[in-house]
Amino acid sequence: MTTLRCIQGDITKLEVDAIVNAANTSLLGGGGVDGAIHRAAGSRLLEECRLLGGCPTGDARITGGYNLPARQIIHTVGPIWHGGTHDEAKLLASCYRRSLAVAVENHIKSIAFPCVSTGVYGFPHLPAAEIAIAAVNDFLKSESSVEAVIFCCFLDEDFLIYQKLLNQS
Ligand code: AR6
Repeated sequence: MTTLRCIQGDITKLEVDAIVNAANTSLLGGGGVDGAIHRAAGSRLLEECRLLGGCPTGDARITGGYNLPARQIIHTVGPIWHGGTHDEAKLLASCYRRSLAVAVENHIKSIAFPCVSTGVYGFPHLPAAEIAIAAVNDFLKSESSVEAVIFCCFLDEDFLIYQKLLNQS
């Protein structure tokens, strides 16, 4: 059985096998959680990211965690919100699914996600959380090697939403 839970805090501080980064298609850093992860991991992360040649929206790539307590970083690229008519929901679900698939390939047992796409990319918070939880639950129906999935919420609003949704399921 995989444990799904939410916490409130800074994802760069978590001692898990992998944290997920809400990156952009260049994988070369940015603001928000991406900026925080690059600052905390150190410049060797950017060197490794340069070798990856980017990542399409909805997909995921893995690197080392360098100076982070987390051993590895899974970089996923969320969709930019354009009103909901540009496959945003499908692409966001794909971020969670592909991140977990990459985690399984790399024998990762504990993984923490930020609220992908809900910052700079503007995805509305409640549907984003519903999609995230549904995608993770769906993935875990056929895969039991991951032991813990943590939704790491930075904002009060997201923490309240995840608490409510996870208590319901
Ligand atoms: N720990 C956990 N969550 C955090 C942290 C942190 N240290 N800092 C911010 N968040 P965003 P996006 C939350 O904007 O919407 C970047 O420039 C934040 O409150 O980081 O997917 C990339 O390079 C929000 O809930 O990512 C891309 O260009 C969540 O992380 C673009 O932003 C995601 O917000 C991606 O936009």
